[in-house]
Amino acid sequence: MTTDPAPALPPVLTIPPALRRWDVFCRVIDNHGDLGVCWRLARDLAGRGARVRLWVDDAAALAWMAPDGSPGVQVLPWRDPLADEMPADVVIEAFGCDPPAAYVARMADAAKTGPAPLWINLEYLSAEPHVESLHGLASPQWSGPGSGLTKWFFFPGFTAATGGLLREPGLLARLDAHDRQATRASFGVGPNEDKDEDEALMLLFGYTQPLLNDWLTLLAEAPTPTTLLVTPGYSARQVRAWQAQHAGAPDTVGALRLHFLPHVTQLEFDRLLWASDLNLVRGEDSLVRALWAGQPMLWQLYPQADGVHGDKLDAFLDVALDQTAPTLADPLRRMARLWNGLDDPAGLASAWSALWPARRGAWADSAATRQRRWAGQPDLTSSLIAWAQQRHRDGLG
Ligand code: TRH
Repeated sequence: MTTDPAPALPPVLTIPPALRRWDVFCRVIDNHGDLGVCWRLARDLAGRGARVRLWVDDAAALAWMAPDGSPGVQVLPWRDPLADEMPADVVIEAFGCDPPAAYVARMADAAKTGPAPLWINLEYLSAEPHVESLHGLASPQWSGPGSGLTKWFFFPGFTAATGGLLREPGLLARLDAHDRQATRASFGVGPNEDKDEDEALMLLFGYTQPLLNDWLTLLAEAPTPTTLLVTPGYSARQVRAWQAQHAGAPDTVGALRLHFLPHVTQLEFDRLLWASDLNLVRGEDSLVRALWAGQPMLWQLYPQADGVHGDKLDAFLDVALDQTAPTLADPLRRMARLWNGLDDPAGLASAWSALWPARRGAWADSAATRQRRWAGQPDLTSSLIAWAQQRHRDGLG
């Protein structure tokens, strides 16, 4: 595998004293991404010196995602603020979740006697071109409890004209120091880089998808062994249903060994991504973490009835593969579209056989190059801090 020299990492910003207090509002719509993103952001802010309150309507998943909590982060139920709970210096509502009206009214009151809290709507991640033009736009509030305040749109993204991607300080150093072979060995997958034996470890975290059964059959019939780590939920249900139709030793079907995972912490989830040869991820947060892992990956998007996830996937592939030779980019694009149910499933076997052999060569190189390229851009939390600092200096709440 060829690797370019690592780029100089951009500066990591810490919290300025005037913006010490941050409130993050999170509503869990479905799945785990809303809370997953908010928790990573809250922890990252606190690690840089902020005092963070995470207001969430359903914190249940934190019991496995982050059972030990994090110093500097207080988790609060979604409710009207108590009499002594003043709005923070910076207020983030995740994904347009509309903080409680009584809280917003208190923000408006605070603005009458001092600087208005900075109110930011942190949007969903997308590589679509409109993100660059919408990032940083102001939305003055003309009516309702926040009348007179301004809400600002903040878009994560993949280019310098967006808010960037969540990447806490020291992430890549921790990844470099991680003992990949030890993690693999814990699943019975031995060191394979220098051997003829071609044993693969893969992580599956997806939504239900029609293509999965055919793909599992390909792995089961392959000449080389695979261990598949299966996450709880949609993936486990679907894999178990497929497994029930096939005879085999316990949790083994042909060349495919299945390892059903419990829910693990976010930190453990990251380590599994670092150790795997292929990461099959979904949604938003696990996509970003798989990109930082720097291993070959495929992304399943949250499927939408009107098919807009197809545009979102194409936009992502455009930015992710812009420096990739067509010999890899074409099969990767084909496989990614199939993986999202966007092309004729009959093409699966040929797409897979065109792509999988590149996992140690061009595919691995392309993943590593992309990881370094995006690590050269400011991370989302640094962008948020710099942006909030600028608004604060300008007196724009
Ligand atoms: O759960 P998701 O499908 O969330 C999605 C996306 O956010 C999508 O944009 C949104 O519209 C939809 O929810 C409602 O996938 P995502 O974003 O990867 O979030 C999963 C989180 O769960 C992530 O933070 C990783 C974490 N996780 C663990 O910590 N441990 C685990 O064992 C697993 C399986 C996940």
